Amino acid sequence: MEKLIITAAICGAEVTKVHNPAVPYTIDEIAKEAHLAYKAGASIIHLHVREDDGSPTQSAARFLSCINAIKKLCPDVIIQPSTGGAVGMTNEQRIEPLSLNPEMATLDCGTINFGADEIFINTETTIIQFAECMYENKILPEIEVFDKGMIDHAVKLYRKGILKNHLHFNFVMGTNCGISATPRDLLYLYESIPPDATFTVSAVGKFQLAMTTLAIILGGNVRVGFEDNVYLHKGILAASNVDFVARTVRIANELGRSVATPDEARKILGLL
Ligand code: KMH
Ligand code: ZN
Repeated sequence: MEKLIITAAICGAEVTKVHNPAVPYTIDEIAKEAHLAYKAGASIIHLHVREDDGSPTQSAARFLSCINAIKKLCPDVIIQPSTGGAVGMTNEQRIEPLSLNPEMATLDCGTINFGADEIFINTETTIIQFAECMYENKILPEIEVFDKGMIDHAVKLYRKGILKNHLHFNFVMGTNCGISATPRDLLYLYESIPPDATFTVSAVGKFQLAMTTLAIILGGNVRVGFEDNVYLHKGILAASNVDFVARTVRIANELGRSVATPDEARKILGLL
C-alpha cells in the first residue's frame, strides 16, 4: 500500500473557540497549530483563515500572511487553501486564495444543505469556473464530496475535459444532510471513484475515528482536525490538532501503514 497522507484541517470556518478554546484564529495561532500538526505527521494543511476576532475570511492578503507564517516554520508542508470559505460567502470572495498559486486547493463539487436554512451553494457553473481557474494556475484540486452524486459529477467533468489533473477526492462524511458515516457508505464512495484516483476521508464529530481508521485499512488517506471534530474522546476536548494527528499516526503504525512526508505525498498526488 502507498504511504498514508495525513491532512490537518486545523481551523475550519464555522468552528469557534466557544466549541473548543484551542481553535486557532490569529496568524500566530494558525501557524503554531500547522507546525505542530506537521511535526506530528501531517503533510497537508487544509487552510481556512480568520480575522483576529475569529470571523472567517477568504482575503488573499490574510491567506498570504498565514501561508508565509506557516512556511517559515515548516517550509516543505503542502498548503491547501479552502475555496469553500464559509456558508454565505460570494464566489468572488471564495476564489481569492487561488490568486496565490498554492499547490492544491479544495473544489467543492455540489450544493448541499448544512441544516436549518443553511445551504452551501456550488452550482455547476461555479464548479467549472473554480476548476478552470485551478487548472490555469497549476493548482491541484482536492474534490470535496459530501454525497455520492458529487463523485459522479466530478467524473463527468473529467470525461468532458474540464477536470484534467489526477483525481483526488475527499469524502466528507456524517454532515447533517450529506452522506452518513457508516462502513457501508464509505465502501460505496470508495467503489465509486475511478481505479487510479486517490481519496482522503474526513468524517465529522464522533464519526471521525471509525471512518478514518477504515480509510487507513482501505489504502486511503485521512483528514483530521478541528474543522471536523473538536473532541478527542466523548466529552473530552482535544488540546490541539496534534492530538488527532498523533492518534492517526499511532493507528496507522499499528495497521502497518507508514506515514508520508510532504514530498512523498506530492509524488502520490502527482505534484512531483
Ligand atoms: N466551510 C464550508 C462552507 C472547503 O473547505 O472547501 C466549506 C468547506 C469546504 O469547508
Ligand atoms: Zn474546509
